[in-house]
Amino acid sequence: MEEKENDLIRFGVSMERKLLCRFDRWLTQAGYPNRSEAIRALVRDSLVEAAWFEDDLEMTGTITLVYDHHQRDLDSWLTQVQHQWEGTILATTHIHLDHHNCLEVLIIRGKPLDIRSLYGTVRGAKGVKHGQLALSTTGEGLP
Ligand code: NI
Repeated sequence: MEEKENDLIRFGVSMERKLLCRFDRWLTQAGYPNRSEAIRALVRDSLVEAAWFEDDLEMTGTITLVYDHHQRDLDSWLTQVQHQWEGTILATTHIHLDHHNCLEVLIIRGKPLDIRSLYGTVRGAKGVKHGQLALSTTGEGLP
């Protein structure tokens, strides 16, 4: 019989009862329909995470920033940075959280090192209260 890359392969996994109970509780809470779906998702997450350490791959992700709207020159500096990184930043969304605080999300695509460098630049700016880099994938090469 011909073997295809997308063939479903069944395999056995041994695990301590206690660990399996915790896993089952977690996957139910997390909304996975069964162990197989949960394990597939965890494996894909791990592969994406590992890919972020391979510098020649192109990755996607988002940078979320919460910053002080009243911080002098920060708004215009952020705009300037976004122009400098126009090849890496695909889109941005800005939300005025309240009188003082703004939230900005940058959707990014590029090499891991460049993305980390961009993140460090904006996260380290004076007036940025919180930052988060969410690492994802272009999906290319991920089964
Ligand atoms: Ni704002």
